[in-house]
Amino acid sequence: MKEIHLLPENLLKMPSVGIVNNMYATSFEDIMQFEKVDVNETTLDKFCQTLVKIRNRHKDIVETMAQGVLELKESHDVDAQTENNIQYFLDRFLMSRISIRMLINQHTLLFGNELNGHSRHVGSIDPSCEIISVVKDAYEKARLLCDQYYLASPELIVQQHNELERCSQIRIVYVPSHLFHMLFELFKNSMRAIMEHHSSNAEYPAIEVIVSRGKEDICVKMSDRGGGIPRSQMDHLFKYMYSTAPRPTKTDAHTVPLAGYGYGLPVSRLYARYFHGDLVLQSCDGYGTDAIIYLKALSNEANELLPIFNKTSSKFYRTQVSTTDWSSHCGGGMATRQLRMS
Ligand code: W6P
Repeated sequence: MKEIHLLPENLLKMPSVGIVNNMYATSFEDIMQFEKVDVNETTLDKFCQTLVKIRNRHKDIVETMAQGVLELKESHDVDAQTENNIQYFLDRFLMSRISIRMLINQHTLLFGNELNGHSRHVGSIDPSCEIISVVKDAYEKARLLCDQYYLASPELIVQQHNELERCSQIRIVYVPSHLFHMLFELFKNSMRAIMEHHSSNAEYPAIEVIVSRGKEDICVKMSDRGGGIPRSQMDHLFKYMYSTAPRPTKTDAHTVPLAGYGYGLPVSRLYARYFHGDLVLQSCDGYGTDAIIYLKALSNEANELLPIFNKTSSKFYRTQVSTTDWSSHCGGGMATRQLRMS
């Protein structure tokens, strides 16, 4: 909430941002009621119920915040400085949300009435998460949407390479729902690119996924031949402000299943980074795109990564973005050096 108040003034004034801020205030009050109560079965029960209430209250807050950003864009000119601040804020805001929801889920699953005794899961954590299963699951779900929209879909080829224990399944301590979220997002992007790029010949090259395990990293590489992305566009894919089109509303969400880049990719990257992994894209324009999800192979290296509010973060909002100290001359004259074939 302190950080919300450092947002550019214009954005703070947007109605949706006000709603978000009020929800946080309400939830903070809800939780503070438990600061000084006796810990007994009744209060623990109430605490669980409060957590569930808070989780529901904040269910659509990403859309509300995105709406706030759209409201700003429609009413003001957004300069590079403001855009940079909003990018920084949303990364931290959404990462904080991922972690709070993880805690709420763990608490309600472990101490609430949602207990599932015979599963190996610890709350939402699977201590022996089979990556290939999640890959196949995410593929099938994305494929349903793709079939619905394009009446066809590319095949999947999955392989794995376990460098340390040849032949054995690659398993990891992880939150399967997080992995699913990332893979589902990547599959949707790849499928759309493939379907659009090969629309005329009705032959669709398969998506290839390789899961590898080394000493330090587990990598999931997804390769599509969907025509690629120009290098100049790559950075934009992770920008919140770049998804210019208004998000589909709930009612028409199912009619545009593979619709444009919303917050899908940046949020997926946050999920990867949350446990000290990463998500990167590499593309060959005209050919196809590789997306790699990096995960820590060792769970002791995969503690959660959290934004903290301190002098550094508040300073960020105040300091100007540095104007570039590199030149690129396009005109004639002595300073012009170009690669030219004549
Ligand atoms: C594309 C664009 C993209 C974004 C993310 C993941 C895969 C792909 N493929 O053509």
